[in-house]
Amino acid sequence: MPKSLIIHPNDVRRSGKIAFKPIPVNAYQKSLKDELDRFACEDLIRIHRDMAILRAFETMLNDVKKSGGYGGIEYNHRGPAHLSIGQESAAVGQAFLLGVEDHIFGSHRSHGEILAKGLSAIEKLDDAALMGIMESYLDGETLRVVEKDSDGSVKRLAVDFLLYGALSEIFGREAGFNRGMGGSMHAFFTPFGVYPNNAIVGGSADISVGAALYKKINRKPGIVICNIGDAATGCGPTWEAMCFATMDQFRLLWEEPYKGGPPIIFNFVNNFYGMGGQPMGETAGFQVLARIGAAFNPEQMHAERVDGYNPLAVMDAIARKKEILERGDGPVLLDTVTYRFSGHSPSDASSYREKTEVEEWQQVDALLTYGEQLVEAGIASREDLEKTQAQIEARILKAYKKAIDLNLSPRADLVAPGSLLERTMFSNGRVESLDPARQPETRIPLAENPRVKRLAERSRSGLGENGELLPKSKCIGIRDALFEAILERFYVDPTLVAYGEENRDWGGAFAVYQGLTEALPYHRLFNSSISEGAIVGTAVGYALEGGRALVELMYCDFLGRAGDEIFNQLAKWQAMSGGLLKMPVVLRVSVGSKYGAQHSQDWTSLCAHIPGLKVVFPATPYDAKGLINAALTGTDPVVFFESQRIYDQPELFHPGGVPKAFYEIPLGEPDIKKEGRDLTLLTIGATLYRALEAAETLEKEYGLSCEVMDARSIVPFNYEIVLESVKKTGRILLASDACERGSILQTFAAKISQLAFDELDAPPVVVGARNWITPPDEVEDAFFPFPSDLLDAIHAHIQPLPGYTPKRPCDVADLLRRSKEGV
Ligand SMILES: Cc1ncc(C[n+]2csc(CCOP(=O)(O)OP(=O)(O)O)c2C)c(N)n1
Ligand SMILES: [Mg+2]
Repeated sequence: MPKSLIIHPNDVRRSGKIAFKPIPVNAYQKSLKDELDRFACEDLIRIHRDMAILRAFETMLNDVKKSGGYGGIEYNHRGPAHLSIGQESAAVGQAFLLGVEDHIFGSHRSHGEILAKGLSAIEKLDDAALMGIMESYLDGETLRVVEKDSDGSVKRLAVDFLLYGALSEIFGREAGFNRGMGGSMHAFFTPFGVYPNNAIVGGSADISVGAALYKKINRKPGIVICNIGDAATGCGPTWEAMCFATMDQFRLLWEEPYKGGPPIIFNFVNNFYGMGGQPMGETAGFQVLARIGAAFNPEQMHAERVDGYNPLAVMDAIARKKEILERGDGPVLLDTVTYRFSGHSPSDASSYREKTEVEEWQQVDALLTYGEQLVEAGIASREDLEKTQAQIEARILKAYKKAIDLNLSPRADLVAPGSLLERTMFSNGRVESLDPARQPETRIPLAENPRVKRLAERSRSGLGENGELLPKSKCIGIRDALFEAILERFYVDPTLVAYGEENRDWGGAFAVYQGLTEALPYHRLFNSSISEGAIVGTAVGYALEGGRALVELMYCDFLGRAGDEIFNQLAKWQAMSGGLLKMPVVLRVSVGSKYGAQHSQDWTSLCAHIPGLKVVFPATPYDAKGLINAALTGTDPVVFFESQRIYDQPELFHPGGVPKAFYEIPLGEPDIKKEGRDLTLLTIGATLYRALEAAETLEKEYGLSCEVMDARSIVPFNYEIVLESVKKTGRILLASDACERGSILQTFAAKISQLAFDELDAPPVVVGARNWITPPDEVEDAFFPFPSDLLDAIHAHIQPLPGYTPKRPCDVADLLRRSKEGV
């Protein structure tokens, strides 16, 4: 517990100096001959073969991009190809000794890593396991294309499968490893331990930490390697990931056997260039990349520079670092020196580097120099190497011919209803426990939880026996309903973890988690660094490995800090994987008030705009419990909005109040909170209660009967219920606390106009917050929609209210003026 970490002034004010340990630079100085007692000759030859496969594969792609074909057969590849010609030894050296259970994540330039790790896995798996993988992957679709001309050797068939699966993915074919939905920059193949490659520079950093946490928390074998470029050192998420992975709590606070750092190597594939900018000497200040390891922890992340132009040096480093990780002493940082002869992409004119520099590196080309060493050591003859090269080129040509053939390798049909992407944007699964064989680890029986006992005394409903309002302090509120549901899930799914800022002890900034600390060991509920990007990114990695994560960003205003992780990672991997991956992550965010411009925004619309995220915003305890239960038993990413205005709101609508027992409310169904005849009011989030107030005035003072409907979910969203209501009332006003311009309510309104045009007596009208910053608390009422704003809008645009005097202008002229001024 942090309370045990007493900060004594005498300790922290004492004078002294911080001493850094030397960071090894290219420490490996052996020759191939020196390694003859460590490796068998066939292994040493296979290292060369693997490098040659990588080189030939990418040379083929280079030809395709630059000359429109390969081997005399034309093909126009429209997509990208960021080649790593020259970097093969770094990839093969890394993968060679890894087990299948060791997982690698990569970047836009990871074709070589995919092949190297795949070749390594093929060597380690026996024939039965290989056949099992190939037969089951995409129901054998990829295998069927390559098995026709198999010569009977399963390992050779597996190599053909690997080459074809990767290439047809790069060419966007349905039999590709990710059904052609990932393409060159995102391709991967998890059965061989190749995890998603990321086109966002540094994007794999925090995701890899999450994958390593999954292994650590769920005691799964293997390590994780995060392959990112040297220029990724400039990316915030990379630093957040390293901060997250080096948190002291892993060593100081987590209980045995979970103690110790996450098993991750941050491997910087240091080719000394971004696209054209040069980190060393231009865009960074470290000179030697490995230096940055010294910043993070007393172990300096066991940082080391390794000569990536010597596959044996890389193998040696990986083996040593793996031991460190297996002892629980990670994380580790490697600065793997390498160089790409190819341009950043085939269109790159290399205007940023000297030809002589490329030539210098070509002279020490690892493929050639390592081949020479094999010959010198008498392990292989030049003829052997040439023969192998010819065989490799023949296989690459075979894979190429198959991958470009539209009959053998068609593209996914994305036009027909129910197409691949319509099926894979969401997985829509329901799984209570992601590891049913294991018992969840908890500290006390659920019934003994002190908060559970306290809540047992409270009323489940906000209404008394005679329908009177009960004091909020005596009722179950939204925060309690969320707590109840979440606590119970921890006793069902052993993989479930929750973390974020101030989640443990404090109980989450708004006390939803009070009582969880007593229930859960450290490794299932912990405080994270103030790293919003890494909070979400690690959750993505945790889920990709097979776990369920519940993470929290205090205020939804902080979504911007985790923009890439939410919008490019959380939202996209299910579909980018062709439906192979699941993303059971619930991201709780709260919509604030009172705290001004940077703590009070409702960003539901931003999230709703991004395909691949489910977006939910309950406004009652009954809905909050049912929806969080559905989110936490689902397999999709859900951004779960909560409003700070109503955390203590009791249940006023559901008869009997909030059920004690487990129940779910399906995502996507709006709910009628009050029936009516003349006008529909559709709200999102806490605006519900202001709409109910408006409805009361409309009924009492103007005789208008209002149907009040709470959207509850934003994505998905079932319009049928709304259309039914509009059919009855002929009028609809939509309200939420999000700024009006670009609000999801405008989409709702446009859809309703389109779908119910004949039923409408007036246009659907949207009332949102003003298109301003949220002003400070003292004046914020002028910003958010209040009942009077709803009445004003109804009076001006839906139906004049007899004798009504608007509180502020909102007529056509005023709307035009505001729009013209952009406010
Ligand atoms: C966040 C982000 N910014 C910029 C880019 C465009 N971009 C693609 S690759 C690249 C250079 C990356 O250099 P490095 O990380 O060293 O990897 P390398 O290309 O050398 O393998 C850039 C700027 C991107 N994909 N993502
Ligand atoms: Mg680079």
